[in-house]
Amino acid sequence: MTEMITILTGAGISAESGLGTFRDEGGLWAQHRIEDVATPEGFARDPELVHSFYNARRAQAREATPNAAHEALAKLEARYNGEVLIVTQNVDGLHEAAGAQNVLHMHGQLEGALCGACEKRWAAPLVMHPSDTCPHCNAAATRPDIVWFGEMPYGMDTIEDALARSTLFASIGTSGNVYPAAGFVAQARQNRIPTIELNLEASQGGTLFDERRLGPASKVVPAWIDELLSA
Ligand code: BJW
Repeated sequence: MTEMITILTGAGISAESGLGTFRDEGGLWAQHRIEDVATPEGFARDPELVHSFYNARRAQAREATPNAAHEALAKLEARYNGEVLIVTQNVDGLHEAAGAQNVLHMHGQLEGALCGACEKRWAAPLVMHPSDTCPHCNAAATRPDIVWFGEMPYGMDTIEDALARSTLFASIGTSGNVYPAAGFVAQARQNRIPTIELNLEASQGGTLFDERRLGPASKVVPAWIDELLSA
């Protein structure tokens, strides 16, 4: 059987690239109300506010560069004698910028635009406005291609399948507050595969992991990957 590793990443892996996390002190949710900027209802109420939130994050993400943790994961993907799937909750493109290819953006991407009317997707411009029209159906219903609360994350079938086939599950830089991602460790345990958490601080479901390595992602992730590749 081919070995397979599924790796879940969250905002913590991009923190050292200068992109803010959500729930750490001074994080995005300390500055913005979730209901206003990360729900379909908030977007319906005030699309200008939501676009400006994501326009600012898109501009910031375009300036960011991958750190040693993103680079180590890309190295793992290139050199591991088996399959590696990176399931990221992050909407930045730093895994790809580091060279990773097998990346699933379960919460969408800042670089994507989505038509709320016909559901077609296209590359987002740097700045999006509520009056922008869809290049396919012409409706002025464009939104960032982001999965908000109450919406179904992307790729759930692929993720379930990967968790069923994997021989190792790792979680990096996520607080374990948001489902369904927070439930992957329980699913992995049910499938009886080893689980490891790499994080600055233990996550919500931290006790469910077989192993935990605490520290900044730029340090603990490369060290873990060097071990995996030399095993
Ligand atoms: C470092 C570090 C360093 C810092 N090095 N580490 C009641 C019970 C259970 C579930 C629900 C419920 N009520 C509603 C729900 C469902 C809801 C949910 O989970 N709500 C919870 C708040 C309770 N979920 C949903 O609605 C999801 N959809 C859904 O469930 O659909 C139905 C479904 C049913 C069945 C199966 C499948 C689906 C959609 C969730 C959408 C989340 N969207 C957001 C915003 C959009 C994206 C964006 O704008 O960027 O996604 S919320 C936000 O949280 C963002 C993130 O991807 C997500 C996770 O955050 P993350 O990455 O964990 O960041 P932080 O800040 O929380 O943590 C950072 C971590 O890094 C910390 O641990 C630090 O220690 C660490 N760290 N520096 C290493 N240098």
